Amino acid sequence: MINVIGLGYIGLPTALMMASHGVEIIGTDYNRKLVATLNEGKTTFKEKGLDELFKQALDSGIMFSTEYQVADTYIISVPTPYDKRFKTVDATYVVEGVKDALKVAPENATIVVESTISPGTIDKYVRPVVEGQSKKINLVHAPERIIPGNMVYELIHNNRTIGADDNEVGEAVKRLYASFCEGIITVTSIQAAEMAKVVENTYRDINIAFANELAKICREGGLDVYEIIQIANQHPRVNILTPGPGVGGHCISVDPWFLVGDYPGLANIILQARKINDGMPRYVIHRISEIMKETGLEDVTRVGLYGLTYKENVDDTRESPTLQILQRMDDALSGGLVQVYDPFIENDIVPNQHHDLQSFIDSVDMVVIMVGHNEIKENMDKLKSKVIFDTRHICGFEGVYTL
Ligand code: SAJ
Repeated sequence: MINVIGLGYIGLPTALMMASHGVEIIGTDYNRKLVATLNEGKTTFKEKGLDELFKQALDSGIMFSTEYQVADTYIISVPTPYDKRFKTVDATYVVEGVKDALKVAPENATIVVESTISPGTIDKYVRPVVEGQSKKINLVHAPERIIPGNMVYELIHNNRTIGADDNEVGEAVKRLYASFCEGIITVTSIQAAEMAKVVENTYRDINIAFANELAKICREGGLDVYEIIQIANQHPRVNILTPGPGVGGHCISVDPWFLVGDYPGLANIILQARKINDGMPRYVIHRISEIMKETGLEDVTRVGLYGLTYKENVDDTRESPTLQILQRMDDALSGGLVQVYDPFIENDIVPNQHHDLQSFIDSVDMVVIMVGHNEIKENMDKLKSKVIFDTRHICGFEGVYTL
């Protein structure tokens, strides 16, 4: 039996996927409300294909509890909050999860950490806890790789990394993941698995920073960055990502800092990329001011930001560029209060937040497309009479302003 600890964005889909592939699963979370919601047969966040997967898992007998279980294997998928001041990962939840699992784990049980951690975290914080007690416990790091918005598909199709001290233990965990994962599963050391995970996200951050820098260069040079990238990407060995209003989410905007923090003086391009991407919300504010001047718009309360989440078709607002803009906007735009709307965010989390696309559109003269949700792509015609600043390059109208 497998006990999945932490039923959030990663733990829940993983638990459901395993259960629906015939693995006996109990999901544990300390949050009583969350467990109660799952036990009522409802999912706790929006994600493509999750509700269907949930049904299959329920049919296969998955159970949810607030208690840790006696199990052969524990999968720890708890949050690893990020300390903005010191640019370090806070491994407290992982360590606490491991400690609680150890209280009930039988001899020779395996503890798999899926949460993203900075390289060296297991040796520094987790191993001492495991080795400080009498039972023999196997430690494994199997970093998650699924992308919000396409998690269910990617759980099945992505390749995976399993880091273990002992090859046999690694192979056993590989067999467990192979119950649902059709990708290549590489078994390596814990340290290599930790590093590879952070490197993957750092690579993407650097590539996005390059695209963002190109956007500024092309604006200065009077060229269309999207055309340039499209042409360059026709080269068989070039694959530049897309400029955007900033890099949000809990992964790509965070993980590169671990390398900067641990290897100061060596992680130069990584640091520069972080600075470029973190500077994008400020650049968007600058562009909004420019466009307002150019179009003669003076009333900042008639400017609307479309999208609050960190990217399209998810309900996650962590490190979202829109939230960063709203924090900075007060000074930059003379304290004006813009209008905001996101179809995925039902609660009021910012001032002047609308809950209906039409009421939002009616309240503004200028729409800043911050997130390319399907909703706006399908309703683009409704923006026809507005000044449009499209930071995501999803609107094909003439005269649209871009980054
Ligand atoms: N973004 C751009 N331009 C692009 C691509 C993305 O500006 O061309 C922005 C997005 O709008 C968003 C941010 O970057 O604000 C990050 O979004 P994302 O879709 O690139 O990635 P995440 O953070 O949702 O998920 C990433 C994935 N990692 C990689 O692709 C290497 C995912 O596979 C990981 O599982 C996840 O991080 C994680 O949890 O580590």
